[in-house]
Amino acid sequence: MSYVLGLDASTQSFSGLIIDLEQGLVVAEASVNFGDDLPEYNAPSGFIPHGKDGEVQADPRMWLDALEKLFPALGQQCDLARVSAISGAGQQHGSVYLNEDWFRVIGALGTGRKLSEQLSTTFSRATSPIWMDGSTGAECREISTTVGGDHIVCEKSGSIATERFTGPQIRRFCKTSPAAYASTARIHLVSSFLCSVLIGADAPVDTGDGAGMNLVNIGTWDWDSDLLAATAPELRERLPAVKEGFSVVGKLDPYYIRKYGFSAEVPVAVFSGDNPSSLVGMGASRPGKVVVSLGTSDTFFAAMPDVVADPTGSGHVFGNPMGGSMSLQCFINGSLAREAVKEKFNYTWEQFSEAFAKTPAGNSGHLMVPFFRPEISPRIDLEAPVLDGTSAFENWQEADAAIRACVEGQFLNMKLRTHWMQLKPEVIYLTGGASQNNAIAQVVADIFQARVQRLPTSSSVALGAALRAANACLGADFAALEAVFCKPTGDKIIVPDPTTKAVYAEMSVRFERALKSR
Ligand code: XUL
Repeated sequence: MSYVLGLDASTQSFSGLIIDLEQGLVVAEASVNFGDDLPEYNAPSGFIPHGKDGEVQADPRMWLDALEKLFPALGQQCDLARVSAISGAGQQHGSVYLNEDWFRVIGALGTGRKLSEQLSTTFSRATSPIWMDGSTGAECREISTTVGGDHIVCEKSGSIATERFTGPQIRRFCKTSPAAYASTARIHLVSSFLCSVLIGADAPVDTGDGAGMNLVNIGTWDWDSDLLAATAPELRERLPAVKEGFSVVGKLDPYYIRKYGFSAEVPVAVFSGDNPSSLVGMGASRPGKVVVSLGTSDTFFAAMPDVVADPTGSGHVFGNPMGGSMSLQCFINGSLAREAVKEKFNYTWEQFSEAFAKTPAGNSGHLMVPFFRPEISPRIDLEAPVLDGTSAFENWQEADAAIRACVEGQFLNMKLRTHWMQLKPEVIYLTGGASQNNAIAQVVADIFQARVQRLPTSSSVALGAALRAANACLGADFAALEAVFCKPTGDKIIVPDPTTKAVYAEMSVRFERALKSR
């Protein structure tokens, strides 16, 4: 019984990883891709395409169906009866709206029908806004004005009122669909919704994911009455409790025991957001390490000894699941931007990587502001990248240069936007799908002039969930867990080339100029 399961409900897929505590090994790893494996939801990238007015939403039943495909896939690789603790994490900020029926149905799951069918009557809103949603500009301004200005919202919640955050999303729902808001009895984050579904009871949110709502006070780590009042009427009673990231919140529901062969009485630790969970999975939950995660969103984050706020308002402070806080900067133009350039030239990922060997650092002066959709770091409403270079490059006729320019632009921008954290990393811990790509890792090392290290797994979100579960539910020593599971592999260390320092310093200046010209 020494297996621990960590789950990761991210934007484009639902993944799981099982570790064996005695052997110090990952014994199973599986992933269900929403676009490929659940095409009936018509969400090729995990959300409903072509939302209007900046809306980006997903059907929460898709996450449930993915969970039910994930367990058998994991069960093919190891005996699920040996799992003795579970936790998970979800894409941050997304919210699920449930009616009064929720409380009854969640406590009475039967194995006759799948989860998405049993819960179908419990949604007071059919679709969930997710973190890519930028439709709430007006609501952010209203909340800010009511509370007394951006600086007060930031001081209280760790972020200024932010479009994708749950509070502004709730306000918009309440304004546009007042009857549906009135019939909403519970609002969950993606993480707390899925945790509830696993324990068969209404679960709390943790301080890591909870801080991404503009509703939790980062001084008290509980709901802030001013923020609640500025957001929507009678909101407190619609929200679950807030708990620290190392809390045990229930036991696995008998549904999973009967249907998938888990054992009885398996404890479940509170779920967190994907980035806070990744902080843990990278062995970076104590101050001193900087993590860059390359996923649908690219993120840059670190555990913080002191809480420093971002003066430009686009950075965030969240709870650190292991205690204290973390800072985070999120870039919406992450893997979807890299994919867009790759698709433009019909390249394979192999050709994409080869493009870096064919072009020099600095790209012979070709520069791209690689925003294919409005960016949040910095906030700018571009719908297409800005290109600066030869006319062939500017007309998208130079495939290899365009690929390097996209990636260089992403990390020049990342370095510029994260100065506020006052961190000068000597080592960057790289994770997420694209992190195993050596060409991309070299660009990160050169632009930050820092060593880049990677773990054997790129699934640091699920690993972080498993480590939290082992610590919270089984009392496993956290430092010992980190020493075994968060050890960077030697062959995955990338060293910066010092000759590129001046090249990128000059390019940063040009990047800011190109950005300001818009
Ligand atoms: C963080 C953010 C994204 C999501 C999806 O603030 O919005 O990183 O967590 O990964």
